Amino acid sequence: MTRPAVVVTRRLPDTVESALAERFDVRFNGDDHPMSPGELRAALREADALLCTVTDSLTADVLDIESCRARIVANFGVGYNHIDMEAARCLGLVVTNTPDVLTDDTADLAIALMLAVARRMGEGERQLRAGDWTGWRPTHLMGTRVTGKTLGIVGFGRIGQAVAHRARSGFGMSVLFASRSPAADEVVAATAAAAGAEHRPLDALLAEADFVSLHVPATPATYHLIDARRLRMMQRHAFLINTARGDVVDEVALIDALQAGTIAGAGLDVYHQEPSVPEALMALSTVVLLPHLGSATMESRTAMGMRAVENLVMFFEGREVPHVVG
Ligand code: 8YV
Repeated sequence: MTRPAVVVTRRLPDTVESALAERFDVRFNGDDHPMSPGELRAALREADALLCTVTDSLTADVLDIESCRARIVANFGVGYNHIDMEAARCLGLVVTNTPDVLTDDTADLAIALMLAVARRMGEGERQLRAGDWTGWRPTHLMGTRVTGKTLGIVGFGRIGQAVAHRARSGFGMSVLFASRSPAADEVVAATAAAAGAEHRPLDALLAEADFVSLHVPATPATYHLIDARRLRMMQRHAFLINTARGDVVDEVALIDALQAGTIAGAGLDVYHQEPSVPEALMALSTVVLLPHLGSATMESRTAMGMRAVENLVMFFEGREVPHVVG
């Protein structure tokens, strides 16, 4: 029996590549280059499935193809804003993602960014490595205390809740949250009570929080959710943490706010046009910049891959596919 043909757009942990090779006729991306629109189109025309990542922009233009052999796009990652869902639907593509398995690591990284920016870790490390550390002194690189402060969480899904738990239990923080989904109000209220978090409308949360951490998906509704007006609502001593998606923040307005000192700093893992990061952000000492590392542990990346494999296996066996989105 012929096995389904799967194009895998990027290198994956060894265990995942082996699991794929055991079950499918797989074409791997040996040199791990980001695939061009032409290569993505060819993959959709020639293979039964595409296993893709955030670096594969499956825009309406890329998905505008006459003949599509692929029937499923198994996204490696929970966010799928790089896939035009309407165009995928028109091609009859099933789209899946990999929720849950990266929640803890992404929440850990949000906390790490909060600590790093408040305690000036980036500045300290750069100074030391440059040989510019002249020795201990009481006023050296004084930062801001995290313990006991108020954290505002924007988006109270799996990752937002995991951050709330860490902030309360590990750092004694008061946790506020703003949530977009009124339909889930009762569930959110119950979860919030369990997490010891209090609901606030977004604008009120921004005015009250010492740290604001973003955990909403990138959708048309959350595009530039944090814009110049909302940045002005934040306190001068407050920090913004973004491990969600670059599109959720107006990056130009953020740079303005940081340059003007109307907020104290930012810890960023995601950007508007990855992998390009504005020079103006790089020039600021009040930001900590990471290259989209939220789920970058061997454990998460392996589990994400295995989840994508599971989605593909279930689909080709004609069983109910566990993580269909859209
Ligand atoms: C992934 C992420 O590394 O899952 C997500 O939404 O942002 C990251 O954890 C990336 O999306 C992989 O495609």
